[in-house]
Order: sequence, then C-alpha cells, then structure tokens
Amino acid sequence: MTSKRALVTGITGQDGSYLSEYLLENGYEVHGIIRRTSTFNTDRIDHIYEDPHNQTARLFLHYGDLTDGTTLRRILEEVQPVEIYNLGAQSHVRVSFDSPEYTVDAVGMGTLRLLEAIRDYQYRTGIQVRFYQAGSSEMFGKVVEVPQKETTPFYPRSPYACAKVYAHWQTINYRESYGLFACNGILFNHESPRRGQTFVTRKITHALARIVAGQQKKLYLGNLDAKRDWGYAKDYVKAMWLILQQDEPDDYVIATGETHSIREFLDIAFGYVNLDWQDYVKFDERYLRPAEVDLLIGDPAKARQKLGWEPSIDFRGLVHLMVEADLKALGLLPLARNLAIEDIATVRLAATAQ
Ligand code: NAP
Ligand code: F7E
Repeated sequence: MTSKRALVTGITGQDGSYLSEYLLENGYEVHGIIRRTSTFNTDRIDHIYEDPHNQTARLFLHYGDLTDGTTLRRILEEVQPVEIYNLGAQSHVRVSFDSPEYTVDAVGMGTLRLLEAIRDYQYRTGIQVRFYQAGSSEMFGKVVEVPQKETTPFYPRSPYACAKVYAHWQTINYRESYGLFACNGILFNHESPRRGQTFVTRKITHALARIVAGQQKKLYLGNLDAKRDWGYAKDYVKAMWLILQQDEPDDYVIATGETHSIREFLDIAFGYVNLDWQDYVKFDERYLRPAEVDLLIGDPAKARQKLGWEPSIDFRGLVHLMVEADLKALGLLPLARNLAIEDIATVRLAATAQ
C-alpha cells in the first residue's frame, strides 16, 4: 500500500474525475465514494477504473453518501487516507431552490459529518488527515466588493450558497478548535467538456453541436446578463491538490480574474461555427432563479503568490475547447469550422459515409 492515499467524495462529478486523474498521475492510491444508482453514474471515471482484482489497480470505489454519516466513518476507517477532498454536493444552484433541505443536508451537514469523522479518527490514531473543502464563489452572492478575495464578506443568495457558507465556517472551526489540517478552496466557476449538461456553459456548447448536426432547433435559456469568472476545471483541481501540500492549512480564492456575461459566451461559441446565436436562443423564465448572483470576479493573487498557481487557458480558449469537444462527439470536427450551416450538414454526411 502506498502512503499517498486520497479519499474523494463526488468522484463521479466533473472535478472528481479530473482530480482523480491528477492524483493517479502523481502516484496516489485513490478511493472514491459513489452513490448507488439504478443506472451507471461512473461515465466520467470509467477510463481510469481498473478491475480491483488487478495488482496494478490504484482506483477503488466505495458506496456511500454524504447524508449517511455511519458509512462515511466506516469508509474512513477502512481506507485510512492521508488526504480527503470533499467534492460531493448537490451542486446546482437553481435546483437548490427546489430541494433546499436535501441540498443543505448533503452540502452543509455532509461536510460536518466528514469533519466529525476525521476529528475522531485523528484523535484515536494520531494520524493527521488533510481535508479539502470545495467552497464556492456563490458564497459571495450579492457582492459587496469587486474583485472578491479571501477576506470579502459573504452574502449567499441560494440554499446551495448558504450551505456552502456553513461548510466553509465549519472547516475553519475544526481547524481552529481541534487542529485539523482543514482548508477551504473558494473556487469560481470552472468548466470543461465534462461539465454537467444543465450548467449554462455546457448547455450552450452541447446544444450548439446538436443545432449544427440538425438535431435541435432552439436553445431555451434564462438570464443572459449574469457575469461569471469562468476557468478550466483541469487547472482548478491542481489548485485543490496544491492547497493540501502547503506547510500550514489555509483558505484560497481560485479564479482567473476576468469576468464575462452569458451573452459573451454565446457570441464566441456560436461564432466558432459562423452562426448568430440570436437566431436560435429563446427565453424561458423557468431558468430564472428567485435570487440571482449578477456578477462574480475573483482575485487569485494569494493563490498565485503562495501556491504558484496560474490558469493555463483564457476565456476564448475555454469556450473553443468546449465547443470543439461537443462537435467532435457528434462527428463534426474538424470539418465544422468556417462553414455555412447547410454546408456543415452536407460535410457531416460525407464524413460519416467514409
Ligand atoms: P458535479 O459535477 O455536480 O459533481 C457532484 C458530485 O457529488 C457527483 O459525483 C455526485 O454524484 C456527488 N454527490 C451529489 N450528492 C451527493 C451525496 N449526497 N453524497 C455523496 N456524493 C454526492 O460538481 P463539480 O462541478 O464536479 O463540483 C465539485 C464540487 O465543487 C462540488 O462540491 C461543487 O459544489 C463545488 N464547486 C463547483 C464549482 C464549479 O464551477 N464546478 C465551483 C465552486 C465549487 P452523482 O454522480 O451520483 O450525482
Ligand atoms: O449558471 C445563468 C444563471 O448554473 C450560471 C455551479 O457549479 O458555479 C455553478 O453555479 C449563470 C447564472 O452556474 C441558464 O442564472 C441563464 O447566472 O451554469 P450555472 P452557477 O449558478 O454559477 C458555482 C461557482 C458553483 O459553486 C455551483 O456548484 O447562468 N443562466 N440561463 C442559466 N443557468 C443554467 N444552469 N441554465 C440556464 O438555462
């Protein structure tokens, strides 16, 4: 058994999958907590999963849930990790207004259950466990300072964000009360081709590819004026790891320092295939939130200085990367760029016929 053993909640999510890849590349044994579902939910990690009977296997999965404290304790005892990354969450802000109790249980109480389990485990064994809490820029909500940094006061505007604030302060509380090596990453929006399809960036790029392929005619969206600081998920999981490698536990904002509206995202995405998004995008009020977060822009100065962390890709590059991945998934790359939509359909037919 390697001494570099990590436990990841939310391993089947966007970040969990990239983080697991990164940890495996860096010699870790990775243990992930997955939820039992009636259909498979491991698509994002299937490519790194190996039969546990193989001597070479270094990724192991355990059934559990952040709402089930007994199981979390059992897994902690069994795995004996040196690092825990708490990425599990009902992470959709709009959905948190529909299911506030469940969201707060998984996000807020789930974090407390893990911290309590670690506290007892550390007290009993004397083994130090480093803990990473997946905090969110949503905690800044109705922002009181621009750009937002580690010291900016929180003003959460959704059940999800309120639960993340609770988890943030519990993480600090356990650090100060019991000497846990517990850290908060305050991560601004980060996206990728693995982003869930109900988040706005992926919803756009996925729909765009389907429009180009002739499989969809319209895209229904909510508020296009909100501004977000969007980075690339692969860069952000590296920051999580760096946070746990420091001499002292601390909290860090991870962001690009740039902000863009949904309209700008649409301009670049549809522009990639020479389409005007206004011809396709329609408004649907069901995608509005009872309270919106209008503007987020982070100041990553502390992360740059202390962690040596930098984003590797700019906004335009991120949008292109996501558009290309969705076009590719439908067999529309590299042929789609700079063609009229009628020509793309023809070229695609030709390409699939080859
Ligand atoms: P995601 O794609 O939605 O993944 C969430 C993960 O949590 C999935 O593996 C999901 O499992 C799991 N999960 C949900 N409910 C759970 C429960 N009750 N018990 C155990 N696991 C549960 O989210 P993400 O984008 O990777 O984000 C990772 C973390 O960072 C989340 O905590 C999120 O709130 C936070 N965050 C994300 C961003 C961002 O921009 N992506 C920014 C700041 C913070 P299933 O696959 O079974 O659903
Ligand atoms: O919305 C607007 C929406 O759902 C972004 C999560 O990872 O990042 C994410 O939360 C903006 C909002 O992400 C649609 O109103 C318009 O202003 O992609 P989103 P989010 O709410 O910023 C933070 C940092 C997290 O921590 C969260 O876990 O886009 N918007 N029309 C729309 N949003 C969605 N989802 N769908 C629409 O049709």
